[in-house]
Amino acid sequence: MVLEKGKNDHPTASERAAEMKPCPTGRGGACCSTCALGPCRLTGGWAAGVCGANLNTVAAREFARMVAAGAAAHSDHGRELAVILRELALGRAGDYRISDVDKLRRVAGLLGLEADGEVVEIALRVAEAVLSEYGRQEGTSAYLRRAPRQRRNVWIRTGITPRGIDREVVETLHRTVMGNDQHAEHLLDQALRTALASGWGGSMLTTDLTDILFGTPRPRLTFAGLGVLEEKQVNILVHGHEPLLAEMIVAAALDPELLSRARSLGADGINVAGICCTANELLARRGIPSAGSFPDQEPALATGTVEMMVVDVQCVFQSLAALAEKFHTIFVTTSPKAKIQGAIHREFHPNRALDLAKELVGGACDNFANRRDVRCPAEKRRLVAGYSHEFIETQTFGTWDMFGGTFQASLRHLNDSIIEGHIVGVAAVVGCESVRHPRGGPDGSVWPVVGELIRRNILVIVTGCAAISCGKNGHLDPKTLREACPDLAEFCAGAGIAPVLHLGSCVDNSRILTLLSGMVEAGGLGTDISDLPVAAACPEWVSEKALEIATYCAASGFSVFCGTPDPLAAAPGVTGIMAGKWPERFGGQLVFCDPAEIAGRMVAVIEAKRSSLGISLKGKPKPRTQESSVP
Ligand code: NFS
Repeated sequence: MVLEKGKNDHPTASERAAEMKPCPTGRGGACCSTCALGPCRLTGGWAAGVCGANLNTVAAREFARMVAAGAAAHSDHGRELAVILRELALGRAGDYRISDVDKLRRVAGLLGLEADGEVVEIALRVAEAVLSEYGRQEGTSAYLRRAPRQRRNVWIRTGITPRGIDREVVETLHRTVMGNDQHAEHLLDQALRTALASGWGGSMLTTDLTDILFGTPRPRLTFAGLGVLEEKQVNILVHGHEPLLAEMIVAAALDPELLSRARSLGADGINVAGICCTANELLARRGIPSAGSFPDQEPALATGTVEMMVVDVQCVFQSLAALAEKFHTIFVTTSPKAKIQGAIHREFHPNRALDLAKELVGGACDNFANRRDVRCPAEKRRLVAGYSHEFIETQTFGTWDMFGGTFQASLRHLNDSIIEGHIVGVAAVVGCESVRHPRGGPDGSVWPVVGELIRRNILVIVTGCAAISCGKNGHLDPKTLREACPDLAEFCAGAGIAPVLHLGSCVDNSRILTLLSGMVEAGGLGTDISDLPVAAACPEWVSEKALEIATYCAASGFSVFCGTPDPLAAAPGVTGIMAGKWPERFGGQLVFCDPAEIAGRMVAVIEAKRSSLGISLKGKPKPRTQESSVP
């Protein structure tokens, strides 16, 4: 295993985590560092800090800040795409093009804009409307209209309807300064509102703008695992989240001049692979292989096969700079928002992105001859990735829809499959892979949840590093899935989908919200997202972004189970609100628990929802699959 190579001379995060124990006070939410009276540690009999803030306030305040940071990260990513779309419309975005004009028109309509006319004019209208969404001071975030009416009424009734994205993030920071909002439930309400501004705003817009610029994903067969790094090719790893430059690097790697340069230097070709969510973006749209998820970023470099690692924003270890130096890897930062000491910084500008990409690919080719100490890993697995909510809505289950072929009709068939019990429910397994959990596969915390759910005929959606975790361990391979859940796999094959759907990156969790709204609209399963037999999990959360996702899922009406650690463990008053009051007010809850409990708790929620809908399967014979029901 290549990871072992990190021992002694090149320690990896897994090894550092084993050595460095987390601070027990901060880990459970009992440390307050918002002012210079502290940091106050509310342990050992201390029930409040120097200012009098109690444990519930301290923990809720810190949680709200983490949600705001996650919302800011996901939403600021979308802002960059809106800027590129605007620059493109004004003829200042170099080689960027609009790939999905139909989607551009649909998004214009969803934003309440004129959807006819010249493409560049629509693009300009959309870009400017999106940018103004960020700064909206009053009123309601425009994309909330995509949620079912009853859900929007819940948000109005409970006072958590978000305004502009930036406004909610700023207000959360304001409320959480020392001596301001000091009421745990009130703080949590603002966390929910901020998360909604991202889920139904910043993240959803990010997904849509990325589809407009680079294409709406369709399923494709590709590979994941460190074994996608090629021994005889120039390897370029793209890492981070924003696919803007990575897309250009993929284009540059096909440039005939650069290919012949690579060959003249002894390589067989140029291989681009990804890490983290930049990988998911390229995997879903281009079939570019993924070398791995968050914990794989260092082991990938430690193979000695990476000529260049190009990073943009988020989830990038600072340790990569030092690790790259120990090999021949050129480590390049590219975002004006993220420099890393020790990296070469080559800043991205939209109007000369392809030039920069070619320069970087050329540099990687030149570096091929400098390889030393190569240990090429063998592990790579086949996977199908790249489901979009549009694909699920319009392409799947359509085999039954002989006459309509309409949007609602397709999802109505998904609903009917659930009502009849062919599919017991829908589950989302999302978020990170953590080096503090056992690594990957059946020993990690992701696959045991996914595997148990599909075994119980629950259709599973995966995104982010959880999706890569499944992919690199072979759990998105159609053959493996057929063995893991023969009944569900057989049924899904008839419907044209896999039993585990790779739905994209973490911003693409917004596709789950769109899909669930479509299911409500299609009818038969209640009138709100909270009526659907649906649950979510984030077994190995690491980033603040994962908490923000979990929070907007709960606010959207479904239960989310996060694995360890529990960032609120020291404040049972706060966890009590999330698990006790939130279900009454919002229909969803947020619970931190042992990953081993997650699948069982999700199944219980889905079964309870089925009972409430009057479609319980308890005591009923197992439904026959679609194929076997044909006489
Ligand atoms: Ni999500 Fe993507 Fe991975 Fe976690 Fe980081 S890459 S945005 S935060 S670690 S899933």
